[in-house]
Amino acid sequence: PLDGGMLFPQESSFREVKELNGLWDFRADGSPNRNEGFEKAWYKRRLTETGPVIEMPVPASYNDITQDPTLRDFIGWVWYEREVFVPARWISDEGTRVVLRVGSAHYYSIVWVNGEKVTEHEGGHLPFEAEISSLIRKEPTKPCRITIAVNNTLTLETLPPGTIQYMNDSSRYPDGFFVQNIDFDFFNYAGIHRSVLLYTTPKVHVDDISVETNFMDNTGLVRYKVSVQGGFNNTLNITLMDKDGHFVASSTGSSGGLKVVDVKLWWPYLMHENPGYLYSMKVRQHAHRHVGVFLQCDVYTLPVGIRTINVTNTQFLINNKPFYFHGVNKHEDSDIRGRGFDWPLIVKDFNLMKWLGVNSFRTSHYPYAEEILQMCDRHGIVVIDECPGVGIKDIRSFRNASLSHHLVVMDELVRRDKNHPSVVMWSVANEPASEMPPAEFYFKTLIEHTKALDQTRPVTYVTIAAADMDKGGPYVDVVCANSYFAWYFDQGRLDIIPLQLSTHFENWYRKYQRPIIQSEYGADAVPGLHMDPPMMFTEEYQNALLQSYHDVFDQKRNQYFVGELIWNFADFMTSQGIYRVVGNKKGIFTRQRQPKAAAFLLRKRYWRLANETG
Ligand code: BDP
Repeated sequence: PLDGGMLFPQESSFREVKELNGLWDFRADGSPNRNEGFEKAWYKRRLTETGPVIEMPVPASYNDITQDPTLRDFIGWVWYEREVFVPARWISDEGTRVVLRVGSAHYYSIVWVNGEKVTEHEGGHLPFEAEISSLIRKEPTKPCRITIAVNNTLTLETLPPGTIQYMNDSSRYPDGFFVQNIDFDFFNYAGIHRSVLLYTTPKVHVDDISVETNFMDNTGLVRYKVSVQGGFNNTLNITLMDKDGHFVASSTGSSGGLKVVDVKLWWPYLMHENPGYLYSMKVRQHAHRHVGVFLQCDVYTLPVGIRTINVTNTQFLINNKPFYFHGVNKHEDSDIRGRGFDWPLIVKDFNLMKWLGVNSFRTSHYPYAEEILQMCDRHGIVVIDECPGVGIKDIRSFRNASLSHHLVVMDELVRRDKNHPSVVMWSVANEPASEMPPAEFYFKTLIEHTKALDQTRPVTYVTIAAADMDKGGPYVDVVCANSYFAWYFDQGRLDIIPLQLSTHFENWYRKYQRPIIQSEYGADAVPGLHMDPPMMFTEEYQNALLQSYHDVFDQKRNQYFVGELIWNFADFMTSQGIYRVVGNKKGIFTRQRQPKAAAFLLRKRYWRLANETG
């Protein structure tokens, strides 16, 4: 089990947040063994004293920021540094706890404050933090120097996995020449991808909160658990308020239930006239020195959506009503910033999704920023929350060491996202080599582990295998099947889609009697390329392929078929190769978020589906 909670940093009367976003000093360690930074202990002094630096924005991937191809394709350690003034009152008040938090950095990170190591973390896409209170109190008048070294090297034991291959043929490659091999289809963007923050809590503080919700007739139930760290003798008061701030229910103690009369349920977008309804649960803790003598207070307010998820043999139920996913797969990807967090992009994407009539998306192929999930909670956009288990194709990445890390990543993911009403299912992987014999044990273990962490949500992984080949099939609650008929196979032959797709679905359903989601399908289209009759890579072909898939979906919709997620919402960057013309072009929007013809086709369909299924 993990040490402590990972509540999203929040301001309250007892908590402060200071963002450290902006320009940091930066250097990539290009030394032959990529290790000079450690040998010369760059963290001990200012980065400017150990060599040249450039300015690097945080948050952002560093790859596309400069004109230097070596930095774009760099593999190894890069170093970020910044000095920050910590408010004097944070330092003088011994009752204040100061925490340094990184929203995400890809892939392996080590963090120092004033030359002292405070934490390290493996894995991108998930937050990590360290308490630095005592450290900053050592030199209270000096600015505090934060150094973060980040390494994007992937191995068979990282998630996603990758390998480094040295080219030893000296007649063709210079000394030390290597390439990174990956089995996933997106650029391995790296750097500090989400906000770096300093935040405070009282020493005795609310460390974690978990809620589970249910309802019966008109009465909702919120069961909660709160853990407090840093002291004992505390009183916990829990108050639930409705959207307008009116009192709904209250309780005391570290666990319990709140009854909600005339409950307003959390509903998906387009399924209800008031989607995304959120209560707020205010957790207030008072620590006492002894009875009646007040010592410290903390307040944390958690948005709570009351809803249930259930899966039958043929249906996916939200609040006991059949839910049909009409949505997209996304990436955190855009020009210049790569995978860096960017509010204008996020809000634009939500506006485009609403315009399209999207009610759901999958966080392909890694956990997205928490701010995105919070928006999903508020707007009623349903999320399949996927971990970075993508590209598990090599039989060696099914070994125990890889599995152990995968389990920890699920611990971190569930810990971070467990309270979001928008998250309705966990996906533990995308398109693994699930036909290989070790896949059975691997996915059985991984799925059972995830179910033990969270008993309220179904668990799946996304498969490209056929039903009779897939070893993990017996363990998933919902079959999430990808297919690329008339694209990677039978190229240009749109006429085979009806037969092949129905056979594929029938085989899955016959074997497992589980609801099925088409978790990916699509075709590349270079915007502006036209051809009629349609040919591959034109906007017409993308449209025709989608249309043929839709015809089959409509036949299966009233049986066991519960959703369709297009690949992909927008074009995105990949590594270079003959299959990719400056990235993957299966977007229905360009990378700049302008519509291709398919966006209009899908928009018509999704709004129709919303009326028929909502
Ligand atoms: C699937 C992958 C996805 C790819 C897509 C494609 O899950 O990441 O981008 O195919 O090839 O295999 O476009």
